[in-house]
Amino acid sequence: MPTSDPLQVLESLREQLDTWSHQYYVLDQPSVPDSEYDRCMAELLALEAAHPELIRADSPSQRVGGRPLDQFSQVVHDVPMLSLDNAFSAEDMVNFNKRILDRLGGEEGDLEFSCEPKLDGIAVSLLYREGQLERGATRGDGTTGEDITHNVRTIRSIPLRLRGTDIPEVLEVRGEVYMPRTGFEDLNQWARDHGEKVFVNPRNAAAGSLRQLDARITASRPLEMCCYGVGLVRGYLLPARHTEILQRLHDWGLRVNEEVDLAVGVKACATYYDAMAQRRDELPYDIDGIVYKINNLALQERLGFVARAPRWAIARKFPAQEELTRLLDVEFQVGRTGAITPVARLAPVFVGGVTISNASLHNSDEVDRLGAMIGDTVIVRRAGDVIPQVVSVVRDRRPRNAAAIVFPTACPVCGSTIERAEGEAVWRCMGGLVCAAQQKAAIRHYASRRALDINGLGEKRVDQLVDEGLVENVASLYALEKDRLLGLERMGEKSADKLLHALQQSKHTSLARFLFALGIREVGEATAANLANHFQTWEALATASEEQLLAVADVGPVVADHLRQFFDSKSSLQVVGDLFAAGVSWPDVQRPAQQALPLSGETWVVTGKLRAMQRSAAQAQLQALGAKVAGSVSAKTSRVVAGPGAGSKLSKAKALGVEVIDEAAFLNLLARYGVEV
Ligand code: 5U1
Repeated sequence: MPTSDPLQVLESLREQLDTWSHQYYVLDQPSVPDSEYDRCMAELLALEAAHPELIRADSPSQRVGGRPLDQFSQVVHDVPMLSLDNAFSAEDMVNFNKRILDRLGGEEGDLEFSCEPKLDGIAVSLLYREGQLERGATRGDGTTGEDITHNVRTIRSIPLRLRGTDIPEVLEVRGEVYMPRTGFEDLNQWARDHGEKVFVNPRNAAAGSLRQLDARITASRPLEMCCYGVGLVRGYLLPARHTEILQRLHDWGLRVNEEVDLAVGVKACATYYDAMAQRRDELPYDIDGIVYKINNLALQERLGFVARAPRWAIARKFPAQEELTRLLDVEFQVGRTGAITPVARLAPVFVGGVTISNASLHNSDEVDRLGAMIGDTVIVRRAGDVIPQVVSVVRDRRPRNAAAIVFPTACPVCGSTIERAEGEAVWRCMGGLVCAAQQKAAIRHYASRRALDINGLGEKRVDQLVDEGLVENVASLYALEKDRLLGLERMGEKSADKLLHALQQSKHTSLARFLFALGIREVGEATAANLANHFQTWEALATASEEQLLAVADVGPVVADHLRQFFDSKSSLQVVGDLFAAGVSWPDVQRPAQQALPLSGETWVVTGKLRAMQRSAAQAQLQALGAKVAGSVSAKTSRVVAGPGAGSKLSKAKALGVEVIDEAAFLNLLARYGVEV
C-alpha cells in the first residue's frame, strides 16, 4: 500500500538505492539502467531537501560530504594492522608450511589454506558500529593511521550501512582499496588530455586519491575496495574458519574477492599460484602475489605472531611488474600514417614475465612529462596486456653525462617536413609515400594476415624490396618478376615461386579486406566491413558524400574526413587504379536482405579480452550474422560483448542501460545460430 509518510518513503527510497548500488558495485550485477537509479536518487534528494531533519549520515545521498578538511586526524587501531611475511619461491612455501607443522607439533597432517590474490592497493580499515559506517582509516604504521572517513564514504563498493541480519555491535573490516586497471588508464588519459599530473601506476593513483582533503576529488576517482579480514569485533561470535568470515562479510554487503579458494597442503597452494600467475594479466586489477592463510582460526590463534606479521599467513610474490633500467638511447620511428614515435632503447630488463629492451615513449608531450634524458635510470612497467611503458625517471641517479632527447625537425627517414596538427600530440612526416618508412609500413599492412594475407612478405622482406628499389607502393608488388627476385639475397627459386603465387592469390579478395588493406586512417577491420556492406561497390563508396559516409555504423566525422581525404587524393586513387589494373578484384557484395539475417538491424560492440577468439574474429562473426559492429558505445548500441579488462565502454553501456553479455553468453548465441568456434 503506497504511503505518504515522508519517513517511510525516504526509507524505502534509500533501501532501493542501496540495493541497486550493492548489485552494481559489489556483485557486479547491475539490475536497472542508470537512468532509473538517477530518477530514484533525484526523488530522494527532493524529499530530503523538503525534510532536512530526516537526513541520515548513511543515506545514499550523503556519500560526498561538505567542506574539505584542513588536515587528517590520527586514528589508533584497536587491533594492530599487521603486515605479511613474503615468500619468493615454491621452496619458501615448503619451508613456511614446515615451520607451521613443526610449531603445531606435527599432528596436523595437510593444512587447509585460504588462497587469495594480493591486490596492489592501499590497506584500509572500516569501522561499523551497529551496522553504520563510522570510520575509515589507513593502515599507517600498523598502530596509528589517518582518518579518511570522508574519502572512503565516496567509494561505492563500501556500504554506508551493512546489509542482512545478525550484524555485530562493532565490526572492523580490513581490506585493500585499489584502482582497476581500466579506471587507471582512463584517469591518466584524462590527465594527459587536460595537462594534469599522470600517475605512475594504479597503486599510486589509489593512494593519491585516498589522501585527499577534499572528498569530491576522491569521489571522482574510480576506486574500489575488496575486504580480506576483520580486526575488532564486538557482540558477535565469529565462525571457526577464515573463509566463513569472508562469506559473512559478503553477506553483509561488503565486496570480497571472487577468486578466493581453498587449498589443502602446500602442493595445492602451488597449483593455485600457477593458475593465478597464468591469469594475472586477464584480471581487471593489479595483483602482486598470493596470500595464503591457515583457514582454521583456532590454529591461527595457536600460531600467533612474530614481530608485526602473523605466523599463519604469508604472501608469495609474483615477478615484479616494475623494474629499474637505463635509458640507452631514443630513436624515432615513422609509422604507416607518418606518425613519428620516440622509442626508448633500454638496457634489457626482466619485468612482468618478459625481457624488455624497447618501449614506446608515444610523443613529445610524453617525453616532456617524463623529463627523461639519455643515460637516466628509469622505471619500466609492464602489467596486464598493456605494452611496456617507461613510467618515471629516478632523478637522483642521473649521471653527469646525461644527454637531452632532441626531437627531429624533419622526417628522420626521408627528410620531408614534419607537422603537428592542432590539438594533436603527434608529429607526422608529410612525405607520404615518398617516405620509405611509410612505404614499408603501408606494404606490411597491405600484406598482413587480416588484410590481403600475403605469405612471404614479412618485415625483413618488405624492407629488402623497398631498399633495393623493386617496390615503391602496394601496386608495384604485382609487377614483381621472378628474375629480379632471384637477384635478391636470401631468395631462392622456391621462395620466389611461393611469393609470386601468394601475390597471385591475394588478387582474389573481398571489398572489406581490400578497404582495410589500404590503411586509410581510422579505418579498422570492423569499419571496413561496415562500409563494404553499406556501399557494396567501390564506386559507390569512393563517390559518397560526407553525409552518406556518416550514415554508416561506426563512421563519425573524423573517419568520414579521413575517407574523403583518401578519395580526394590523386596519388591514392592512382595506386588503387593500378591495383585494379593488376587484377585485384572481389565478388559482388551480397548485402543481406533486411531482416534476412538473425542480427540484421542490430549494432554491437565487442570490448575486453576474449578467450576463445580474437576480438576481430568475434566482430567478423557478428557481421556475418547481419549485425553492424561499432567501436564505441552509444544509445544506438544494441548489445555489448564484454570480456575481462573491459573498461570505459562497459561503464558507458551500463550507464546507458545497454545490454551487456559475457563471452560465454556470446558463444552460446553463436552456437544457437550454428556458428562453431
Ligand atoms: N588478500 C589479502 N591481502 N592481505 C594483506 N589478505 C591479506 N591479509 C593481510 C594483508 C596485509 O594481512 C592479514 C593476514 C593480517
